[in-house]
Amino acid sequence: MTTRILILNGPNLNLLGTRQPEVYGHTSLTDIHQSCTDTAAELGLMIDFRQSNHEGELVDWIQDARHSFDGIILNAGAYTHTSVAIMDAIGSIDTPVLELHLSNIHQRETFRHTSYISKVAFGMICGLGAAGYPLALRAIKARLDAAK
Ligand code: CA2
Repeated sequence: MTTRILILNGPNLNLLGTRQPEVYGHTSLTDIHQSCTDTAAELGLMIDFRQSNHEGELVDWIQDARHSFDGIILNAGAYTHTSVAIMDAIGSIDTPVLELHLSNIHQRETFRHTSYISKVAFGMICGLGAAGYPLALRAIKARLDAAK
């Protein structure tokens, strides 16, 4: 059966490529979606790529994913540093979650050094910009293949 990966993007990531290119680069979220589609085709993965500015919607999507997806790649945006609700949602499902960030959160403001997602994710990629997304697909595929 085809491996199914849910790629979730949190608040303000819809603005990528329009502001703060020195931090987040020039690539738009649409461009990133396309690169994930290309990599998924190469790897034989099915992906669903989503973005929400709403914490509860992200929680709903994570809960629902337990029956429909084999793995989740999550860039929770600023909720990374605040959301016990998203951490608990990930903790409530068996589906493995890979945390992803464009920027190196550990080189930035102190409040970004804490991640609630890291407490429940199996791994984390950060600081590689848009290139982190296709790498995350390769990493989660390797993790799921190893568990088969
Ligand atoms: O580096 C990342 O991927 C982040 O998850 C991005 C979040 C930030 O709060 C995290 O600490 C690290 C912010 C995404 C906002 O993206 C924007 C893009 C363009 C203009 C404004 C915001």
